[in-house]
Amino acid sequence: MITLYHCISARSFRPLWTLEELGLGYDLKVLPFPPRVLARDYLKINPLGTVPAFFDGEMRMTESAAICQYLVAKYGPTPMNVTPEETDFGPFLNWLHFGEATLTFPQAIVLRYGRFESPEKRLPQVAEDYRKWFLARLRAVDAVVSGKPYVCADRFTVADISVGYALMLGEYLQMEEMFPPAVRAYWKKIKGREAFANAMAAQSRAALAQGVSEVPAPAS
Ligand SMILES: N[C@@H](CCC(=O)N[C@@H](CS)C(=O)NCC(=O)O)C(=O)O
Repeated sequence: MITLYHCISARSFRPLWTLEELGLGYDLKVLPFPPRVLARDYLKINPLGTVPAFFDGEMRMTESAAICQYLVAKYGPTPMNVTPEETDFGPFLNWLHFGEATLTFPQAIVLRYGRFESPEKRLPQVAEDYRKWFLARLRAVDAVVSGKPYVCADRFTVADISVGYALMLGEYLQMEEMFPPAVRAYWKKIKGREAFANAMAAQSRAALAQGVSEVPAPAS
């Protein structure tokens, strides 16, 4: 049995989107954000208080990109995985990690110092510097999607989900207009997937059923 602990539109959206793409059954537990403050019992499940927390039976994981990789490796074969025998195995792993380590990291700083901290602790210059940093990192995405349909392997994979989540967060941070045109078109294409809409609907349904606010409260 798969269980995913999630906050609305947080990084746990990556595994949620992957589960929907794969058509796997799962139990979605939606928490108020930040769980560390608003759902103290969750600290027994993940002492860091961060989402995702993912269980496949007794097996527990807490890194969003790694969970996507686990799902396609364990529940494939699926074209959403790229195997070591394929030419693009290296780029696949690179993009999978790039989405979180290079793209989402500066966005978390923008959110923290631009929105989440109390007004006296906000640092507008830091938020602005990391906003620019994130947009500059999109050059790497632009270089690939200007000439190819997806970031690697010429097909949709979980690497696109990892990068796509950072674009989703960029849209939430009202940066979409500043995405290079090819990146904007790529984001429009991948968010048009049926499984993306299903994941959005699943989080709304679960939040409503579990009495959790649907206000998106992503990264910090
Ligand atoms: N590298 C981890 C980061 C997990 C993370 O920081 N999640 C954020 C939500 S997007 C969180 O739970 N923040 C709440 C907090 O820091 O208390 C991943 O990719 O899953």
